[in-house]
Amino acid sequence: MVPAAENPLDLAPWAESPTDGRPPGADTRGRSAEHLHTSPAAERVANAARAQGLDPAELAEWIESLDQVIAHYGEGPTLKLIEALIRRARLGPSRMPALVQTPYVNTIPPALEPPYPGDDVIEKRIRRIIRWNAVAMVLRANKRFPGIGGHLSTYASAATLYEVGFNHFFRGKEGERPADIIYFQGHASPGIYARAFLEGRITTEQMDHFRREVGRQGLSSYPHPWLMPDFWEFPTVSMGLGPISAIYQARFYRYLVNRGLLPRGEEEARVWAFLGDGETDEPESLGSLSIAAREGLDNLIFVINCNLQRLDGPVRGNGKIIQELEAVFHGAGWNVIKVIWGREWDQLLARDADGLLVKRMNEVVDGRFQRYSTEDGAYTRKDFFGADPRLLALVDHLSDEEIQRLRRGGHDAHKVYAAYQAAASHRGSPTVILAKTVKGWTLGEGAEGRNVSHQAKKLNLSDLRAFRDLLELPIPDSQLEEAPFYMPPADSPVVQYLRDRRAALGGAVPRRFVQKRPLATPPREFFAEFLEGTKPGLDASTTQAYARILARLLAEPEIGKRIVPIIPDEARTFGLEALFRKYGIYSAVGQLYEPVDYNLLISYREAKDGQMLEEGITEAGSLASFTAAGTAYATYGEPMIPMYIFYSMFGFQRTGDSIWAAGDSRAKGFLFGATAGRTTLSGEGLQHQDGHSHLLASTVPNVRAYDPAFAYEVALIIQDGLARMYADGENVFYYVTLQNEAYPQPALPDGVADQVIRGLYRFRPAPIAPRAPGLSAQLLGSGSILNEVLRAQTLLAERFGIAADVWSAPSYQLLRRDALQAERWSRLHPAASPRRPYVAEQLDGTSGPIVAASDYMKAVPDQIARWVRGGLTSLGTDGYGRSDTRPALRRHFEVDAESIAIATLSRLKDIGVISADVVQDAMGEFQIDTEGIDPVEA
Ligand SMILES: Cc1ncc(C[n+]2csc(CCOP(=O)(O)OP(=O)(O)O)c2C)c(N)n1
Ligand SMILES: [Mg+2]
Repeated sequence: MVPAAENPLDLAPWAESPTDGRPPGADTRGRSAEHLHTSPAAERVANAARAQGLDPAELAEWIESLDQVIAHYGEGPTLKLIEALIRRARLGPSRMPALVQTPYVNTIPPALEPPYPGDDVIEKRIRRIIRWNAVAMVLRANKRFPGIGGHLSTYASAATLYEVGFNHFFRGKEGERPADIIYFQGHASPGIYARAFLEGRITTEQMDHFRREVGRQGLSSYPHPWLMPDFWEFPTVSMGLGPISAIYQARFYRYLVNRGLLPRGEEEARVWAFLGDGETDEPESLGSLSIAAREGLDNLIFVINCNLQRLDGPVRGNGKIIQELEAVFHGAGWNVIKVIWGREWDQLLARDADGLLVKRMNEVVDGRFQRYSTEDGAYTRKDFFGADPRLLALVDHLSDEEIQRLRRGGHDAHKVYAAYQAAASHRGSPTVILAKTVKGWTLGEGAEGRNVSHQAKKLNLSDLRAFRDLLELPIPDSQLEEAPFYMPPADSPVVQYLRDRRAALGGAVPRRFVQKRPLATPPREFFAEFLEGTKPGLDASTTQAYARILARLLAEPEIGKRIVPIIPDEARTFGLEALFRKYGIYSAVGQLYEPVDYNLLISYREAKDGQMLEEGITEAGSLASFTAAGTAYATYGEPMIPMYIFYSMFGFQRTGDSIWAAGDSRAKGFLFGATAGRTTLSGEGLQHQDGHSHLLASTVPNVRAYDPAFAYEVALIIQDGLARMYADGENVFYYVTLQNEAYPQPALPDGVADQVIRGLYRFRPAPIAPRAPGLSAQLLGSGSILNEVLRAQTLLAERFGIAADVWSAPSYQLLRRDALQAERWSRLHPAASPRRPYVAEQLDGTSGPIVAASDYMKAVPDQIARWVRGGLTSLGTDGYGRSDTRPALRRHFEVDAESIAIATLSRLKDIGVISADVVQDAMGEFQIDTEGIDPVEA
């Protein structure tokens, strides 16, 4: 068969087989024109032909000719022929557009809809109760606590999309088959809570604490695993992150299966992503579609709720979002299923002999469709059907009320079921379902279809009464004002049905569940070679040290296979290319070519069971992989250890929101910000040289951030991280910056290993005794700037007789956290003796002023200033980066040894130990430009 029909439904209704019920696009060889006139399906095909202005008999002849060409020449040549014709049509005078859009009708024609397996009456009742309770929880919350917020309209438009999933598709974690992985649209959370309430999983008390979580029994505004770790699995409310996460999740599932870490069953976990049509404007939503198609992720289903509205107004008032998305997804190679019209339209479409109705559907823009949802039937009759007398005649038999009740497809459980069924059984590519709905459906004049719909948090009494009447719920008028929750008795058929369905589908959804599976992580001795330092005369950078540590860990029998190295096209930059050959780059299809460097030891090897995720140039995608891997311990019960290395500038800065969401997800693993340091990455200039990621990292509560100077620090941090996260189960993840400056790596000094982890230790005591009383100082440094600090120590000793101790401070962030905790405890326990911050414990007993130098902004060391006796002088790299040599940049940003020495002398002058002349002379000697521009402004 010609692969144009890769998605058999794409060609519907053109290619549908009218007699045997096979899906459209199935083998049509040998079909004659008469077939097109033998059944109701044939009649529809004929109608559809007319709708496009084609003669049905002529179309049949074309199809027959095509079949003959295939029979005669075979599929390959026929495909070429068709391609040539399309090219001719597109480049010719007609300028025909690419074939990525189909008419504005349901992709699945009624004849191909499967029978609905559910009990329509009971399911409608369930939907109604949930819809009511979802509204009630927002109304009640806002009545008692005005301004607390919440959303009525998103779920009101999406209820059927979710309920068909809950009753017939979503697989829970207690079934035999792998559980589905579901990304719920953040603003639909009231509906998801309302269902859990009906299932008996959430109490009335909790429902009444929507958005009031501080007392610990509340329900979070949106899906947040951090706040509700037994319920929500995936944070989605930062728009765009849900869809991209779902794509990489579906891929990561396959990765685990292909690597033998999850069983390869007949059935797979399906990944569902529910998103809004407005949300598709986020680049993350659509930016990674091609990877899903390329990897053939038919375990992935996007459901886009096309209510044609976003927050301020229409998504595409002057266009058609469904058509636009269809083209985008088709172009990216996805299977597209449109669910536009409810079943009430079927009859009208069947009678649309001259195709006028489809033509009208095609031409009306979304802004107008939105208007229809707020007007009465008479308006729609006049404005929509009134475009042509023949269309008016088509709805002659319908009253205005009946016209108003012509539903959109996303509100019709049967249409939605047909789409889900087709998506779940589709093979070869991911599926997107574009479901048309009305925002704030049935919520009345204040909210339904209105531009203010998204912000509506209240309904007036008459709208609420109308809503109750429509839902046919026994809530007395006298109680309406307080919008009580409605809960049928536990033994009612409604509750029974609901529970039975969930039991049949493997239990409650959503549910986050962590099975404790501590790993045997390597002890310190495992890292011995890094604790000993480099051999004399040999230099190494911390990035090189990391590459070697990673190689050692990958080879470690206990946890090696659980490590997921992630790289966005920078392996060669970081010296990790040797891993390609040894561990392979994951590819769903293996390697279909012999690589150009096949004869090298480090050749580019792709493999189905490859361990590395070489993501290409997408930090957003890499972060999505990081999060999928880092949460695998909960999602799949398989603890995986992502080790993601990237240009540090493109981490917290470029993908900060994804890292925030990873933290919310309780992801574990290591983020390595490489080529770090504003002066250490010397030649790359303003956009690459990172001097602030540690400041950004300090904003994420469960990140432990380190700026190590030496290989042994890197090793100790990784060792501790593995133990904390994977043996002890702490909910933290790591950010470690790595530099590309090579220098001799010292051995771990005795007795400081634990202090390295805490963030501060004395690395090298002063080499001399103070030449005179008071000539002492304490110098702090981290990352490669520690070497400048060490040079300053020597300068100060040799030139000025100043005894300065040098401290390595791998984590100001952790020092600050500890100090704040100590301070808080002391504040709350006034009668007890105060707790001393670790940083004070380390520095209080020392002598002389304290100066810190960093390759990051001064605000990074400033994090501890409050607890430093006598105050802290911070030197750092505030200002834009620029290209130059390291020495030039360090002088420019005033973090080189000479600048550190001057800062120390200046402090000694301030406390009267030395005179201003000494400082002035030193500046002359060190050629410091005292009148130069402040680097923050340069
Ligand atoms: C990244 C991001 N930007 C903005 C918002 C604020 N916001 C929340 S909902 C919304 C509109 C949503 O429209 P749509 O995606 O169409 O969802 P609907 O409610 O219509 O289903 C906006 C702008 C957000 N949550 N995340
Ligand atoms: Mg919308």
